[in-house]
Amino acid sequence: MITLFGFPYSNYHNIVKHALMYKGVEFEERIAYPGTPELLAVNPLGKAPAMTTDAGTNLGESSVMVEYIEDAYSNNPLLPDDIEARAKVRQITKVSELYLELSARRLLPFAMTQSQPPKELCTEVQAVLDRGMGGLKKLAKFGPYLTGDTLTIADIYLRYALAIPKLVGPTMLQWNPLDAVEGLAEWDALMASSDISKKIDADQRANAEEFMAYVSGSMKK
Ligand SMILES: N[C@@H](CCC(=O)N[C@@H](CS)C(=O)NCC(=O)O)C(=O)O
Repeated sequence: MITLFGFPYSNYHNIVKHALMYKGVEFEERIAYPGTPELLAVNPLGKAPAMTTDAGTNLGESSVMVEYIEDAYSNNPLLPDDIEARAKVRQITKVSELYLELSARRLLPFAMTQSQPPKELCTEVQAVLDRGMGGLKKLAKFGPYLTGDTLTIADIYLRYALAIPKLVGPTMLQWNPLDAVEGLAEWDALMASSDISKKIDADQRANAEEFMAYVSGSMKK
C-alpha cells in the first residue's frame, strides 16, 4: 500500500492526497513535518509531501507523485488519452505551480509572522502572478473543468496552488486571485463542493493547531 508522508495543512500534501482519493487508491497517511528524520528518510530534501510506493520506491515532489499515481493506477483517469490533450493539462499544471503558487509563496513568511513585506517584493510577486493569471485566462476552458468536461491533474493542482495566492493576495497585495480570471471563482466553488475536497479541507482545519505549534517550534530553533 502507498504511504503518503506529510501533513494535512500543506497544500502540496493535499494535491497528492486528492489524486489518491479521486482514483480510489488505498493509502496510509503518515503525519510528518518538514526536516524531521521521518521525512528525510523518504525525501532527501526533507520537504512534505513524500510517498513510498507499493514497490517500496520513495518519491518526492507533488507533481512527480501525481504523475506516478496516474501511471500506476488506471482507474478514474486524471489525464486524457490523447497526447496533445495530456500536454495541455500539464501546461496548466506547470503554470499553476511556477507562476501562481511559487511566486505567492515568497510572501508566506510575512503572512506567518503577520508582518508587512517590502514594497519591491510585493511588486515583483504581483508581476509574476499577473503573468500566470494572464496565461490561465487563455488556457482555461471552464467547461466546467479547466480543460473541458472531465476533471484532470490540472484541476487538482490549481485548486491547491491557489491556496497561497488566496492567503496572501487580499492582505498583502490588495488583490483577490479569484477575480483575476472570469470563471475562476465559479470553478473554485465547484472544486470545493466535491466530497473529496470537503474531507481534505476538514482534515486541513483539524491539523491547523498542530501545524502552528510545529511552525513556532521550528522558528525558535
Ligand atoms: N516542490 C515541492 C514543494 C513542497 C513544499 O515546499 N512543501 C512545503 C510544505 S507545504 C515544505 O516542505 N516546506 C518546508 C521546506 O521548504 O523546507 C512539491 O511539489 O512537493
